[in-house]
Amino acid sequence: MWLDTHLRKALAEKDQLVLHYQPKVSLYGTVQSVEALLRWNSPERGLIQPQSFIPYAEESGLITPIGKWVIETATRQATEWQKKGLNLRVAVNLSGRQLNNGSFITTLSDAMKKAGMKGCLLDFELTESCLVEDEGAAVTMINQLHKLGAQVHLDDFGTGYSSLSQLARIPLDCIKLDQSFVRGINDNPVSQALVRAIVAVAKTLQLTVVAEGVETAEEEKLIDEIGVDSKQGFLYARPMPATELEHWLEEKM
Ligand code: G
Ligand code: G
Ligand code: MN
Ligand code: NA
Repeated sequence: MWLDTHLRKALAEKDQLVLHYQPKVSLYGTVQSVEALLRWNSPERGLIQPQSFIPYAEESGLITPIGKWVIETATRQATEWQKKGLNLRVAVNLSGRQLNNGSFITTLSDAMKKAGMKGCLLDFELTESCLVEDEGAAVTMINQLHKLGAQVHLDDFGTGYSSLSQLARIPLDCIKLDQSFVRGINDNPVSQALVRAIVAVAKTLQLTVVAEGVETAEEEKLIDEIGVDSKQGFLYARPMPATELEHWLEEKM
């Protein structure tokens, strides 16, 4: 199978996998955090998006070494940025399979030691399905991440099966409102009402809220008025390589 053979090769060669970074922009226009998004630069097939290989990586177990590579790379990058005086946290996406793997916390703390990172500069984005599968295991993992200094964000919120009551039981730091709420929100009273309700619940639970997929100034205006803490989307920047992000930040600041 092409994918299996070549994905293993990509991992072994280390130069085919790359992380791109997409900024999260606060209400005040500052950037304190970026999301790391994996890309595969295949010599045969060009730039491959994660939807085309992450599902297979999960199925085959390759997500464990790939996830390790992502954590090590993001840790090195965040440490390098800190040395340059850039105060950026890096959010890494996790799939359920990684969360249930006992070696995950060791991988993170080893990567931190190796990079010389003291307080953790990484945060983690989990999907609702991670929490539904085994809530108890997720809570244990979240507590361990907090001890290391990492925050935990609930990704694509509102698309999965988790409930609002679960938000009260699970010690999350942030919810990321799925793009589907933001898309066309100006003309959609139902989306507006849902976002207002979710933001109200989040505030009560002391969770911060990130709106994903902000593409237009009108969406931004309404989202700001509702009161989310930060925004991410093509209106600000697409995911980009580390050096490009540095230039983007220089121009912006
Ligand atoms: O990069 P893009 O915007 O196309 O991301 C698509 C999906 O791939 C997102 O749902 C994202 O969570 C997932 N993804 C991106 N990078 C990683 C990664 O490093 N690990 C895991 N598990 N998922 C990732
Ligand atoms: O599921 P997750 O949120 O981790 O994945 C983020 C995905 O959303 C990435 O594939 C990223 O490229 C994409 N993305 C980020 N901002 C926007 C946006 O404004 N519009 C659209 N359509 N996609 C976006
Ligand atoms: Mn994400
Ligand atoms: Na998302």
